[in-house]
Amino acid sequence: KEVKDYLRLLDKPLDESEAPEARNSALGEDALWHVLYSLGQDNTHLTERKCYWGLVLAVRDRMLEKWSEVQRRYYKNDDKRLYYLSLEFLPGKFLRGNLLALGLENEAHEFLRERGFSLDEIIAKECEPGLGNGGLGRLASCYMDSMATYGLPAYGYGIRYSYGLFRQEIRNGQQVEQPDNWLHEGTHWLIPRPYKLYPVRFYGTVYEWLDDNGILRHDWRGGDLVMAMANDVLVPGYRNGHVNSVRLWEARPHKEFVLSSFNAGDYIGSVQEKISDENISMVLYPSDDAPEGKTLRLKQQYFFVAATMHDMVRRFKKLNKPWDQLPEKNVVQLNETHPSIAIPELMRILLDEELLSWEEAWYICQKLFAYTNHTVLPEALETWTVELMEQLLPRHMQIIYEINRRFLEDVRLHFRDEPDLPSRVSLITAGPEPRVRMSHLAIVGSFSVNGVSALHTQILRDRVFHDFIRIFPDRFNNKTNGVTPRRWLRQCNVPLSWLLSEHLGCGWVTDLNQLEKLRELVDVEEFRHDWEQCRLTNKKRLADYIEKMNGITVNPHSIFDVQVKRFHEYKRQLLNILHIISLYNNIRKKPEVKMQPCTFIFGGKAAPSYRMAKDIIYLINCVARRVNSDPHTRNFLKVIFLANYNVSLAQLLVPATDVSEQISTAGYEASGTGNMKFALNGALTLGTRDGSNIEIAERVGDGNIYLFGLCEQEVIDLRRRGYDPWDIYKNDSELREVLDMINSDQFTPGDPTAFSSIFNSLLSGGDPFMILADYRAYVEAHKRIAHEYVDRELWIKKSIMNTAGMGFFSSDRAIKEYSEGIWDIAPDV
Ligand code: CJB
Repeated sequence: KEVKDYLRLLDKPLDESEAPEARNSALGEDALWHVLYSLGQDNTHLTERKCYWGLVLAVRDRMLEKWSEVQRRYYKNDDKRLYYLSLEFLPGKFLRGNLLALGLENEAHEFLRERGFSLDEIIAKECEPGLGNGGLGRLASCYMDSMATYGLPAYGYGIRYSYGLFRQEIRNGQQVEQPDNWLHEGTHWLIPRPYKLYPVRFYGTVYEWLDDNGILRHDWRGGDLVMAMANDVLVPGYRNGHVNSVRLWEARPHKEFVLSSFNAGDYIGSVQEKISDENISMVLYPSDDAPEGKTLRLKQQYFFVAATMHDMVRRFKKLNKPWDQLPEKNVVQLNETHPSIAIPELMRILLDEELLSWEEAWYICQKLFAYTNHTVLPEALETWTVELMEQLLPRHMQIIYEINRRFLEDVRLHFRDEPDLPSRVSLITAGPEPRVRMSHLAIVGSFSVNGVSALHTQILRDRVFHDFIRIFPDRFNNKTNGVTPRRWLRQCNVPLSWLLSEHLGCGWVTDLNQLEKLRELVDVEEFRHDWEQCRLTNKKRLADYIEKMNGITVNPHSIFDVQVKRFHEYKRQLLNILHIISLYNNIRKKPEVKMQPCTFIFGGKAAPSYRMAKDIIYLINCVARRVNSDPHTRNFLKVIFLANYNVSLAQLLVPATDVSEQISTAGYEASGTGNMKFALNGALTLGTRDGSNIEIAERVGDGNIYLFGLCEQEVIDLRRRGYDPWDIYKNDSELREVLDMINSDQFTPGDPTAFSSIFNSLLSGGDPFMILADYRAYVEAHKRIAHEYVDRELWIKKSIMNTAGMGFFSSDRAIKEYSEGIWDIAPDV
């Protein structure tokens, strides 16, 4: 087939084998009905916007019918339920995914076409909820998709931020943050539940009293109350009639007005209180892999956790079962330590409200909670000062002290000859400003602690939580991350999905291991040709986007080398740009040497307070400006920074990528999930032996991936021996030239110190990320890539082998492992 044939296929639905669920009325009719009766607008004159919201409501109706059936079934079958608590979710745009899941894409398409609109254009304008920072939030959304597709009795819980992650603009090469008012025109994807309203307390005083048995009891009263209001987002399974939901809490004022100040005539003052209460769910913290220790953040955590525990307890109480059945009928997965305050909160409910004994309450907690760790960066391990905790959550602090007292007593008893152990594992640090270690709380209060890749879990065992392994040897386990094939192949790569389904059938969409069958097709020439055409189609689409957004023409036959992810020193975007500068120098010096044209594409946001990350973004943009405008190099080398990287942009980039850059310092990236999305779509990984790269290599085969650089143990050894970047600087003249350019005004004419902080971090600062140590190996790997890319036959085979080997990295597999290995829950479909 020619490219144009695949382009035409883009217009058609892929999987017509499964008809949508029978329903009396057509989707389009329902959409029109909603335009009039729900939106209150004339439905004889349609606009794109009216059609969009009409469709949303019609799709929502269909999901609600299933959702309500499914909820009744959970209740009737007395299912054990999973609560997935996450401060972040990154679902991406909703419409296409929901249509696909319900088998309604065709109908929606027709409805719009008859009225002169296009589904693609409407979706291009759909806004994306950015209720998360990066990998952790996106993982939560992939998992929600897999839970619904597997049919698990599961609920997601989080916060309905009014403002998601900031919108990134690039002005004069620098990141500028703009607020993301994603709810400005409201959204019908959220179902507000104004009657599902729980009070959440902050500050206040703890009172003591004696119950009838003479047991000392506690009562937390006073302080400030904020209301948590539920908003539900529906999550349909793929063509299985199953619909789950994610409940996002929104902060509401406890009272409309504070009566006393209102009476005193202080109208503005009384409204002020309403505003500050609503602030709790106003904005997502824009930090990734590094918490910001601000009071509002702790308030957000407790706010959503308290409302969620309330919801769980309310549902459980309807069953009229004894309390020890709570963990038989429920399990709570904590996504990072952010929701770990749930442990003392449930203790408080059971002790103070339900009047259980400490032993009963603690038994329940330890059987109910499970904790996933997502990072080993020491600065990202959350702690809160005891002082703040005592103020904001005084009862929880008492409970944490008591958990710690009992835990350390046990430790002393069992490890008599290790007098230092208790202080190392204590939930509270020593010193003048004691802090609560949330990870220690999460470990002690859970029955399961898991890492997110084999290497990461090993590092948790060997280093980060080494002491705890001995105390709780059976508690630790690995669950390697996964991504949903619905969004990250079926939805984002229509040409390839067509090709796969033509040859393998449609089963791969819910059973990704079926991609293994591709191995039989690598030697079929026609198949390889079609494969390449699909990739080219995707690359052209990306090239058009780049032209439109950045005004730069890129050659779709050049290597598309992509690094998109949050900006962080450990992810080493710097290593990438250093190599690009050296390529640039080489082309200029030896114009006669023919080079494979390359397009280097970057995208990602820096935390607004992360100076170095922002400097790196600036450097990339300055290098891009210079390189793209140089007539000597511009046929061979382009550098593109795509602003405002988000889920939608990822969906465009992933299927168009030849080389996926996964180059973190070994030992730092817990897993990575971008690496999986790219390889699944046939990109070749250029990566370090870090996170899940190692497992990807095991499955796609060493010959189909470019691994380079120090492994985790070598990083540790080199650090121990003493890493001297100056030594490398002195001995590598090519690299020295690059570094000296950065340390001059080459890329910032008239401003020679613009990047001196970067230069110093690489050399004088001792660079914990060892960028220069891996530089040579990285350059050599790039040379191999450029060489092998030219052999199209070889490259396409490698590309196919990547897709073929990625079945394991489906989030369906991960969720199956969680449900069997941790949650002990089964599908109810
Ligand atoms: N991660 O995105 C975040 N935020 C954090 O605060 C901590 C970790 C990332 O989680 C992903 C999902 O597990 C991992 O793939 C990634 O390596 C990690 O950085």
